[in-house]
Amino acid sequence: MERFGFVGLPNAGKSSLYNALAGGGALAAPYAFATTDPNVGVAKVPDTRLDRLAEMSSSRKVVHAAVQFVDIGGLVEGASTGEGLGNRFLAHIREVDAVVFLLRGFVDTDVPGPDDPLECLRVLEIELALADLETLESQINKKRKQARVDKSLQAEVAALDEAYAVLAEGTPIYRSDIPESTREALRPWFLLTNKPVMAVVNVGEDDLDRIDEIVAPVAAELGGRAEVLGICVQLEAEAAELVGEERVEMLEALGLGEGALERFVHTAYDLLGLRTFLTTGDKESRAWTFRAGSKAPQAAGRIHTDFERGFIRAEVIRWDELLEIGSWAKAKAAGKIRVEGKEYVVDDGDVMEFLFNV
Ligand SMILES: Nc1nc2c(ncn2[C@@H]2O[C@H](COP(=O)(O)OP(=O)(O)OP(=O)(O)O)[C@@H](O)[C@H]2O)c(=O)[nH]1
Ligand SMILES: [Mg+2]
Repeated sequence: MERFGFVGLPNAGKSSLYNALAGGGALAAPYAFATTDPNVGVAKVPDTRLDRLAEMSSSRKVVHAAVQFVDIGGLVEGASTGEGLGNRFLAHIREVDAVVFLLRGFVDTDVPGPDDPLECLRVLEIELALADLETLESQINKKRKQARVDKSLQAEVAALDEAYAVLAEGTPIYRSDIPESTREALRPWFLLTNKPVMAVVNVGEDDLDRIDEIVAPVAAELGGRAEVLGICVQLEAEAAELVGEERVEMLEALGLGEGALERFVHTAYDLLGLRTFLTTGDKESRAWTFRAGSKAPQAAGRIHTDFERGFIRAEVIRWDELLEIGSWAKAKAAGKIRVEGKEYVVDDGDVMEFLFNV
């Protein structure tokens, strides 16, 4: 399951975003450091393709893909030297798959703190870069000594030096020109700025018609190095507390479309290069997440390692084609199910069955 860690200044709306996505459960309050212990939650990835396939197959069970959110406490300028909650709690985001910067863009005099998203971004990036520098400083000399004896460590030391130089200039690694291969070599160090970034700009409820305008400077500043999304977190959190029709009505009335979770997950999947394939039957219909570019055996391995090890072939049809025909059996009889081998690159929206032998 993919994990997303929320990072932002106090009162940026991290806990509110958590509530908007996970459907509640976190304390959101207009004072700094309302969150001290992290909130961890899981949300189902909405997927109407899955819902429709499940209906077609009269599946007894429907299993959506899921994502995990970690809402941590607020970060302030000077956190690296112990201000606010300090940066010890950043340990909670060391192991997330992507960092979500929550940048405040709403104006509300009852809620203290800066409301310029670019200023928020600047402070966050400095603190994370400083935390990474600290991590490197404590390790780099030791590694260097080891590398004198063990030459195989030289590449790693070079990667650490490169990261250090960039961070010392105040540039987060994800925004630097450090090549992907070096970033990969740095993975085991769990550096905070070496993770993929998604910036969520929290837009005020009175600015719904200006979302693009408020998000634009952030997108320009990040220049394609991060995914950027504008969300009116407060309204979305309120909508998330409603169920069924009421929720749909509120979202529709506000012109919010399918809601924050749908948009968030869509952007997050883009960021991480994630795709979905589906399985369907009377017992169960299920969505499976895989990395773009995966071949059939790897995709099969998402279900069970035996499926990957003993992979023989896959039977495949696009989800919409299958729906149109009406059932797997009919599709098979009509010769519409493709047979694919080991080299098949799985596509988003493929419905699959695997043949394997172990
Ligand atoms: N007016 C307005 N208020 C908002 C919006 N988003 C969040 N708030 C309010 O701002 C306050 C802070 O929100 P939280 O979600 O608790 O912020 P946080 O980032 O979790 O804060 P800490 O846990 O203290 O770091 C709450 O009172 C929210 O109701 C918004 O879009 N508009
Ligand atoms: Mg909070």
